[in-house]
Amino acid sequence: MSRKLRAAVAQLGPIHLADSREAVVERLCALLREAHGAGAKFVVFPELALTTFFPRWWMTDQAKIDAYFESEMPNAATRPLFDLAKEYGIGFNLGYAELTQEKGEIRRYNTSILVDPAGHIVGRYRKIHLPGHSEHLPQAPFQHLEKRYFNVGNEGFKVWRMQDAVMGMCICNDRRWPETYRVMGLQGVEIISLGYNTPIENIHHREPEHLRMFHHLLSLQAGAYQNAAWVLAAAKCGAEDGFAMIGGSAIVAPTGEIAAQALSEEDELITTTLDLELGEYLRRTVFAFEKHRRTEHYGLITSRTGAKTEV
Ligand code: ING
Repeated sequence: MSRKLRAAVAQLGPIHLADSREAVVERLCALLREAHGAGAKFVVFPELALTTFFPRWWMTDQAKIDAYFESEMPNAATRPLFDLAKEYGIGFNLGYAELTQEKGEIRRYNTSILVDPAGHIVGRYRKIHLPGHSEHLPQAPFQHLEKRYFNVGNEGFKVWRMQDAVMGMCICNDRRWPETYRVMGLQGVEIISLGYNTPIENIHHREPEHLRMFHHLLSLQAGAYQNAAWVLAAAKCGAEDGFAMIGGSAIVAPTGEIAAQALSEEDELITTTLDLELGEYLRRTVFAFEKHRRTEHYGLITSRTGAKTEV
């Protein structure tokens, strides 16, 4: 009996500094209504979906920085989204900046949550691969200060059973690292959902712009195929206060094929009916991990952080 889940990726166009959370949540609800109309029962929203991509701005006033964070979830601003999803019986992934206390210390994470169709938060992921830099780069056209504004995620790459599927999450830069997918693949993940904010310009090295989209899709397709999982990726894109980010939201099948891809850099919904058995033959043959992996030769992957040439 094949399990199927009708899923949607809800791409967001720009969120400008002047845009309120309430206005953004109205856009998220509009995308949710469209998803409902398309018969979707699971929707993926982008990374940091409630605000502009604030790590592009150099800030030193902690109160100003913390204004981009949520100290509870759901909260007054996001309650309409949770209520609408529950009314429709739709599960979703939502990315936001999480401010919390742990052992008496304030912690700030780039977080995404899995919310089930009954409106319960069943899973949480805190971004592990934080790209960019932590000091001000005054010569750069914009900053990328995730290493400054967020703590490294402390809960690993987990999976949760939701809507009759094994679901995992990652966020943006995580999708560029094969370890991300493999740790979830080794837990039998069937659907990996993620959001991203990817600037079109590389501030560290002059690079042809088309490579941003190429590397984005390459990472998703490789991760999906090599772990026989569906990968659903939602962009926040377009020019936020003039700073351009790529679109390219996509639904990638366990075969590595692109099942659906966004065409715009605006709010846009793409949908696919996920056949959760599609990856089964891959997990039984070419990626039967238990038959083919040789972990005795993989030690450097966890024992060595940076590359070292000893010849
Ligand atoms: N953004 C970018 C991403 O990984 C980046 C940063 C782009 C890093 C391109 C390296 C190359 O898509 C976030 N938010 O991680």
